[in-house]
Amino acid sequence: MPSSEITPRAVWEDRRRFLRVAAAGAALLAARPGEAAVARPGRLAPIVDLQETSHGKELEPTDYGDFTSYNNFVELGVGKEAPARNAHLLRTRPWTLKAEGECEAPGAIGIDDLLTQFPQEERIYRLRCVETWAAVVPWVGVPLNAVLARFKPTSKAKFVEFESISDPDRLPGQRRPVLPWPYVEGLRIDEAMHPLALLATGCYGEVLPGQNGAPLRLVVPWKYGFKSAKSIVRVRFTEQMPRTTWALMQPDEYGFYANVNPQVDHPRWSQGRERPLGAGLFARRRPTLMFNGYATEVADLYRGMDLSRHY
Ligand SMILES: Nc1nc2c(c(=O)[nH]1)N[C@H]1C(S)=C(S)[C@@H](COP(=O)(O)O)O[C@H]1N2
Ligand SMILES: [Mo]
Repeated sequence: MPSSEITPRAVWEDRRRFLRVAAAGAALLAARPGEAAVARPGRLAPIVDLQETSHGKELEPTDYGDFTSYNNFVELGVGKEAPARNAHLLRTRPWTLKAEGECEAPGAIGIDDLLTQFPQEERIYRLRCVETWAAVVPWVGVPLNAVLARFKPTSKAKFVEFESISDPDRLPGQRRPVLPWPYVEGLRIDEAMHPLALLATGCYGEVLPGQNGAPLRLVVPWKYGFKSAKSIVRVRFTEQMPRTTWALMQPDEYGFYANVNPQVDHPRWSQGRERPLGAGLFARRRPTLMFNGYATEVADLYRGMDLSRHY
């Protein structure tokens, strides 16, 4: 069959999308309602019935191969290549998200119930790592605020803690005290309720690869990557600021807020520039944007705060 007959018209009409598809070397799939706008890599299960949104449509997504082969997920091993190599060890079913602490409706929800109860959306967001590499990712996920609201946080819930998987029998990184396990991250409740915060269930129109935090991870696009806890099993509403993994390990290097901020350097390097993931180690760096480019949306959350002190 000639490709002109099997290729949907929209592909030919949208040159930019066509180029993106061609560049990715992926199957020529165009977005129809209920499908991803970005070509699926065809590696993992597709997410059907997802709601396309216009969020981040102007951004050029990072190559899927780069995003899934250069990771930080210490439970799956130390080093950027280890997580992809060990991802098969991560069991994503059965999977339950538990909620506890300062909330009226604590409990648990199975991943498949969560996926049917909350519509999944596609939103293209930037991801900026504290090590200064940056990616643009077509995430699929559910708004974090909708999921948290289900557990009815009380007025005492000033913070939310996110706990990642504990499975030392299977996960090589958890057999050694590289970090104090489990991995814990946290947000102030108003940050967690911000409409940009996403509980990601997939990327590039397919379920999340293990190395990127399957089956459920946080995405907080205005903060450094370490705030986006992977493979989350528990949320806990607290009155006190959570003691988060990296802030415990190296308090002078990693703060609780971890907002992307070109003016506040990491003690060992500048945060003023970033390297696009996949562009090569010697590629020209580009300026880092305040709040990773989301200042218009989130700056109000920090009004009156000294961001060099609350880093
Ligand atoms: N559970 C857990 N979550 C984690 C990490 C980790 O080691 N364990 N690494 C963090 C860091 S430092 C970064 S930069 C991002 C990387 O996400 P990515 O591999 O999908 O790009 O995941 C974050 N979430
Ligand atoms: Mo990171």
